[in-house]
Amino acid sequence: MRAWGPCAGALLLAAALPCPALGASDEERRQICAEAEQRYQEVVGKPSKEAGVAVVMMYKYTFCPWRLTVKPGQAVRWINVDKRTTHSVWFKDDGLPESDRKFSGETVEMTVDLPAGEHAYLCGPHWERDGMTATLVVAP
Ligand SMILES: [Cu+2]
Repeated sequence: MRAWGPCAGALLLAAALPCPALGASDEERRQICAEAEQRYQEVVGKPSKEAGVAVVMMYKYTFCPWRLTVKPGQAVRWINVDKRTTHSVWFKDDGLPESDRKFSGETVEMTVDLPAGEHAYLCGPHWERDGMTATLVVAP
């Protein structure tokens, strides 16, 4: 049963433990992401849709949106809208280096140079214990 790993117990008990196998439900993520958008507007002064670039907010151990589809060569901006927590962007499975850990209001800019398909990525400090992961879909 070892292959189940440390999350198996939490899964059986349906306990709300921080665990990447569980993560937040889509409904919880939607609430967190609605708050993230409010925080974004406090920090930046306008809606994220008006950034002129695809924006992913990092807030409460969640990437918002947690699934984003982009075209090859498209620019993406990740921004930390938490108040006190640092976050990073790390396409670990693609062998890319982790970004710097960003403080509140700081950004990671990336021009997508990944093959078409789904690319899981994560936040260096928070993926293991808090399930802070997301997916970037590259679609020509
Ligand atoms: Cu994080």
